[in-house]
Amino acid sequence: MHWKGVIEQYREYLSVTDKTPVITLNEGNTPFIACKNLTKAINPDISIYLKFEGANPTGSFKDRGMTMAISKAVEDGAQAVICASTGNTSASAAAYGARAGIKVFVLIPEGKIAMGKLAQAMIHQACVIQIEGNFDEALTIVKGVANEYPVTIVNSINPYRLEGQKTAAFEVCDHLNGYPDYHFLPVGNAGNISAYWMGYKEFHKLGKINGLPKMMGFQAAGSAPIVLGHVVENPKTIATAIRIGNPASWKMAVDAAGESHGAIDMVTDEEILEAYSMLASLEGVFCEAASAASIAGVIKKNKEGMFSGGERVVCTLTGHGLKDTEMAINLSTRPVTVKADKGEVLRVLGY
Ligand code: AN7
Repeated sequence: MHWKGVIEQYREYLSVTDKTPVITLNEGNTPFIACKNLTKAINPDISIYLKFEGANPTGSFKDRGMTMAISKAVEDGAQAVICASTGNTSASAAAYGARAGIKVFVLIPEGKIAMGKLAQAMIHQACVIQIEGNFDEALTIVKGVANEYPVTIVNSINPYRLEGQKTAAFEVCDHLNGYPDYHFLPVGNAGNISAYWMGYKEFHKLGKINGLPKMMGFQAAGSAPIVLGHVVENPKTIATAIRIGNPASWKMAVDAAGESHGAIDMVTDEEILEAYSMLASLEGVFCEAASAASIAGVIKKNKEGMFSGGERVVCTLTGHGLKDTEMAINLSTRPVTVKADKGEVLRVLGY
């Protein structure tokens, strides 16, 4: 069967009708990967699975929500959409907006987004405005503009975004033929953890799964407003995707963690980078740094003794490592350069 994207696949669970023009890049149906090596390295008594959302058309989970947000905006007659972004939302909005033939305005924090994401917004010809400020300030401006002018906001405060994103939880249930014991994911603006929880609850209510996972969200330690219980004015982290000090879906994320008997916790930049490198070297999976906060979270909770054995643990990897090649290169051993000579090459190979 040809996969036609999350709206066609999950139409009955979404706010669409026959009149909704479906703007899709056939997002969703992303790899679900069992991790033998990582499990062995962390805790052989549990099972770790990855939901690799970096394999979506624009390289992040945002596409699931964006197909909904853009389709509904077009249905409602919008000529333009706007978002604030740490990079991935703008890349996705730019791509789906291009496909829909509408104008896309994006506000990004200057110098704080990965080059791949900026390249995406630019090549899709979004109008890109860099703010001399952070994501939270950009979002405040975007809300103001969308309130006063005929332009639809496609940040996750647009309810269609989370509706689309909840389809990832449906896919996890299908992959596992059930529900995981724990679901780990990074938390930035806190929309995705809220969306997954919506999705799991919906499948549970329909009797498609007979229990619910504990939702485990991880912020970067320098940008952990939910953990600290207050807004962080100057959020800091190398994981720029989750460099957010005042998450829009704060309350929903707290509810998701609370209702599911999970938690919102934090991991340091060092822990994030360690997990990022481990994934790439042990499993051949290249995600972006922010995504590795989910794995870093598993490592942290394992050290704290949270697992008793036998648990099925799913980690969402929210974005692709190719978004930020500079990060990978800076963390890796530089290639050696030799003359174009077999002997020289053999010397380096150690033969
Ligand atoms: C790779 O693009 O907020 O907690 O503006 O790009 O749902 O916000 C990105 C967020 C995790 C956090 N991982 O998800 C944006 C933006 C990656 C991300 C998150 C983001 P939410």
